Amino acid sequence: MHLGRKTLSKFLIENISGSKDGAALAALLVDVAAAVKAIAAMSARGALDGASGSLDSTNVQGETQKPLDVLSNTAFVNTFEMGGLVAGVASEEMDDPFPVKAPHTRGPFLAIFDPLDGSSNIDGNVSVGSIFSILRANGTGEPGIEDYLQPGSKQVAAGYALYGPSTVMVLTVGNGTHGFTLDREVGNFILTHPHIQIPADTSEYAINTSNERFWEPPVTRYIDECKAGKTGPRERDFNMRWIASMVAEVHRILIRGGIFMYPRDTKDPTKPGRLRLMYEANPMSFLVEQAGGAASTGRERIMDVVPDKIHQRIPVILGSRHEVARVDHYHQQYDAGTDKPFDSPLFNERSLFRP
Ligand code: AFP
Repeated sequence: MHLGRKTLSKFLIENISGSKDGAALAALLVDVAAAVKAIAAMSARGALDGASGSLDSTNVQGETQKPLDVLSNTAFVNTFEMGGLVAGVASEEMDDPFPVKAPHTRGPFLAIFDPLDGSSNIDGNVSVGSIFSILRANGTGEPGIEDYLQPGSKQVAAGYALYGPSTVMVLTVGNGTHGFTLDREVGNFILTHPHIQIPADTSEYAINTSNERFWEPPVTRYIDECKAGKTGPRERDFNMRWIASMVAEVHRILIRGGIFMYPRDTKDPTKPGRLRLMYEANPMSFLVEQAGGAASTGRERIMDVVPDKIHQRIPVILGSRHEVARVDHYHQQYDAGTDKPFDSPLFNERSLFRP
């Protein structure tokens, strides 16, 4: 029992219910927390309820669906449809957006979400998560596809749930990034990480190095310099992590700093990156920026990108702002033809870039 500790509901009442449509937004985030609690309970059951293994179905991404993918999606869709606070939803697991129709009541928001991120880790019992992004609907009618295609800078709220040793919800409504831990005994999310701040510098990077041969030169240059450690231009050793659950990587970065990279690669030239803009990159970018970090494609701020498709993919470089700035700088030098690949003899001196 956490007597005297602030619950999510109390935090929302104190921090946003007074702003424009703040009361409705607070109520929506309480609904999201309810869906998260249901998913946390299902996730914790693991193989006991057949939530592991794979279904015969694939989603719009062409990915094999896990039972928990579908169950999580249903939990969010039902919560939003009944809550009367959204006009429509879009999900990684659904080809097209789902409008709220009578007899259900439409509300002033749009909810876009990845109901279960990292699901290829479920059978290995590795932490997975849910990611959500909240936009304002355009009017009160049934939303069209164009109503969803807003840049990340238009988000009114964003967050994730991490189903790990503890269940954590991290969210922002534009006044900082704050973390809540689920007290399973009473079913309350308790404010445990107020005003999270990402260290500007880091010596820890996260990238799937099996894609190295597909990377663009500025990414190869940055990672080669990190791997060179004390013997190279960075003059310090770096550590590497790769969990293959974006939610777990971003949570680690929010807590201790780091840089997460899923850059553009040539593995599939039809895809400018693996991660999806609307329900992975944008919400994570909002959270990271509100925590003093940065989030870029390598060439532009992720939250400035105007989407043209719900499921469009985008390169993602986010985390400690000085490292993101360095990677952006290397992209600028490469595009301008002035880059100095790491193996060039010029690199015997200290790196010329200072954030
Ligand atoms: P799944 O949800 O299919 O497991 O994908 C997870 C994810 O979208 C993101 O959470 C990870 O950072 C990334 O993909 C892992 O991609 P790789 O499997 O190529 O490393």
